[in-house]
Amino acid sequence: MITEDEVLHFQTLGFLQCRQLFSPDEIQALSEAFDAAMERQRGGKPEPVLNQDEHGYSTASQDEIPFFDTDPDAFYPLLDDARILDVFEQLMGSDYIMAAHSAVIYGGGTPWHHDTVAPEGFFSMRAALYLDPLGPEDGCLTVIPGSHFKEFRDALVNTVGNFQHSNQLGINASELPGQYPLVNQPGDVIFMNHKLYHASLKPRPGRRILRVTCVQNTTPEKNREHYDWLVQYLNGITEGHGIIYSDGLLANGGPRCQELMARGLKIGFGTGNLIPSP
Ligand SMILES: O=C(O)CCC(=O)C(=O)O
Repeated sequence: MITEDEVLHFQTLGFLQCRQLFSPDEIQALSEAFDAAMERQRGGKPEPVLNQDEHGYSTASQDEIPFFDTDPDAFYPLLDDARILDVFEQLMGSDYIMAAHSAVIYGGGTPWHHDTVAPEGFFSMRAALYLDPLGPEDGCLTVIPGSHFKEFRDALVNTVGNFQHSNQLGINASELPGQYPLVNQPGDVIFMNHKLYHASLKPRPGRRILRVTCVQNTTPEKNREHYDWLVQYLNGITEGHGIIYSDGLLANGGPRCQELMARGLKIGFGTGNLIPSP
């Protein structure tokens, strides 16, 4: 559980870093399982192909969505873990949907961008466990607090750009004022609204992240605009990544995960089919 102050922190700034939610032993087990599963996904090749462009940004990383089915014993418990789900519930309200579980080994940094932008009054978000100690010099996740608010984010998109290396502010994008580096110790969990502007500003290859992605739920009766966006968002995940609720997860996911999947299944998401329009 987080405090009311922490909820306000997330609502105001667009992110919340919860320090040391997982113990060193838990992180070591996750880290070993992560490396082994990534290697299996690479067909036994010991190293991923880590490419960077001339700015040090990843052009190819090992990006696995869905990922947690690669080692259910190690990763499924994260999808039922109160340390993560209680926070989602406090931030999104009790009616939300499991949308994805993923992992990445980054080939370098990541330019300024935001992720999915839901309509006003609605949002999706993720919990991220970076498995390595990361400071600004290692390309820790760096955010522009408050940029989940539309007017600010739109101004940044216009001047700094989205996935752009150049900008119109007359400064190097890596020196963007207002940036806030989230120095990470393994065991921290970073909760972030997808609308927030974020980047990783140093080209350190090999940063490892585990992510759980959720989205608020609604119905056409409650809010047609939000529902239409939700369907489009979930259909986009299906088109990009196929089945998110595998047979293994549907059979073995814990009780809270089952509830979150049941809501997705009810509107037609999770099993690889596109959600029909109502
Ligand atoms: O750590 C990074 O390089 C950026 C992560 C990111 O863009 C994301 O998780 O949405």
